[in-house]
Amino acid sequence: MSQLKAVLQQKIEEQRPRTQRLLKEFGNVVIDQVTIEQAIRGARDVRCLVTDISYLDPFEGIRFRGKTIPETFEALPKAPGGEYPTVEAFWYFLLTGEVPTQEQVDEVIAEWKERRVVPEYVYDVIRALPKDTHPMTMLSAGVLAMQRESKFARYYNSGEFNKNRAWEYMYEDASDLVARIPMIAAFIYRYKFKDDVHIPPDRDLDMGANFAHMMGVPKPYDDVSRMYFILHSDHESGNVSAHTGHLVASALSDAYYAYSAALNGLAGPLHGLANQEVLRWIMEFQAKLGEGVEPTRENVTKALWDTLNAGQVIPGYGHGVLRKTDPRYTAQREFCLKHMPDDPLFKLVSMIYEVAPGVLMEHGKAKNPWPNVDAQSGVIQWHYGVREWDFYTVLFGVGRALGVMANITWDRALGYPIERPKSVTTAMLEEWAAAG
Ligand code: NMX
Ligand code: MLT
Repeated sequence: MSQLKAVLQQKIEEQRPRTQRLLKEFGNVVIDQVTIEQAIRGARDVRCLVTDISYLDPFEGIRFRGKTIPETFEALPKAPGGEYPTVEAFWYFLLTGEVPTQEQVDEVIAEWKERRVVPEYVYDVIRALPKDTHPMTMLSAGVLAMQRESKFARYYNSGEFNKNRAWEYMYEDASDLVARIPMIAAFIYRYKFKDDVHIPPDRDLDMGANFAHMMGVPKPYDDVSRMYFILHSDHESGNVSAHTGHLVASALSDAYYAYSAALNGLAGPLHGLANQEVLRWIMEFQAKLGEGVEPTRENVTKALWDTLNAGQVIPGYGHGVLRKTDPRYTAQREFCLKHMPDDPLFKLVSMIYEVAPGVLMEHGKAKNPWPNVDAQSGVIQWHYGVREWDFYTVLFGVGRALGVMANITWDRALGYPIERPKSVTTAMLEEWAAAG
């Protein structure tokens, strides 16, 4: 058994009695109440999901396993010559809550090289789609096609399914999926945008560096990839992709079914697709300005108002939980300030950051006028030559796999049941409203 799996098993054994005790002794303790508004408006803020992988504070932002983003970057072992931790180190940390040693990280890096082989039929499925199919459809279809490989599904069908051991098979699928998804993503990129000419993987490289290599983008894109995948990995459990993954897996669907579904939610413009929408908005704005006209606070302000007056949202701004600038935005901004301070697109994004919160406050609708992760992420890709912005949500999807896979492994470990909230009718709400 790998060190990672052994430590995970130990953590699971420690955690199970805590969950059991809460259920047995404190199951009736009330932790929230639900208003009519919450029932109608997307269950916002209703506390009804449990995860220890990450927690989102509205003002502080995300903590992975109790650590803020800077603390996470600081604590985990880095790739040789890199500024950021390896994705493999982060995976160990997300799953177990422990900072791994270099030796433990090296074991995961070696293991992923064995796990990462994608069956050829998965690529055939993607190739069978028309080439102008959206890359997110390709990614979701590729992940779904791979369901045939599920060890969890095979275990379920073996006739020996045991709820207590189910996590082990989910862990196997989860580990295979996180190792393979960057391969599928790089394939989609090169299939769609680089004439179907591919670069074979390099056995000397960790996941982030190998992804950069297979994309065909030179350094520091290896570090950019590590940073991206870590930043996009998890955002507690209520966001659309994580929640979808959890919901689908709660039916004992395997990791491939669950993550394909999660990706379909991530592909929505109010969720992960917002990163491509930010680039589209900027390009449309520049095209409207016309050649040679410089962006200014005035013309950016006007363009933001034009968007709002047309009844559209400003992509990359606002959030369902956050009430301040997303620290994932700040982390990427710090990268830009260090590595590409003079990039014209970065300067424009910075100007939007100066102007948009004021415009949104004056507009008076958005509860959070501050930027989220998506407002900043496309600029870095653009700078390093990945300019096909309909690919950007695929990058989000590679990162989000880490969080969703860690969560559904733990879901099975803790024996969480099928998710089934209760719905009510409008007449019932009216009755309760009349009764006060
Ligand atoms: N631009 C314009 N209007 C906005 C924005 C925005 N960026 N954000 C919220 N609003 C509006 C929202 O549409 C709603 O209007 P209405 O009452 O007419 O339905 C009103 O403000 C109240 O919405 P909130 O309660 O502030 O936001 P909610 O929790 O419903 O939605 C988002 C959160 C993230 C979906 C929303 O802020 C949004 O649409 N932002 C733009 C898209 C985006 O950046 N999404 C990415 C989120 C991060 N991610 O990667 O998933
Ligand atoms: C995410 O990373 O999932 C987004 O910020 C959306 C959310 O948390 O609701």
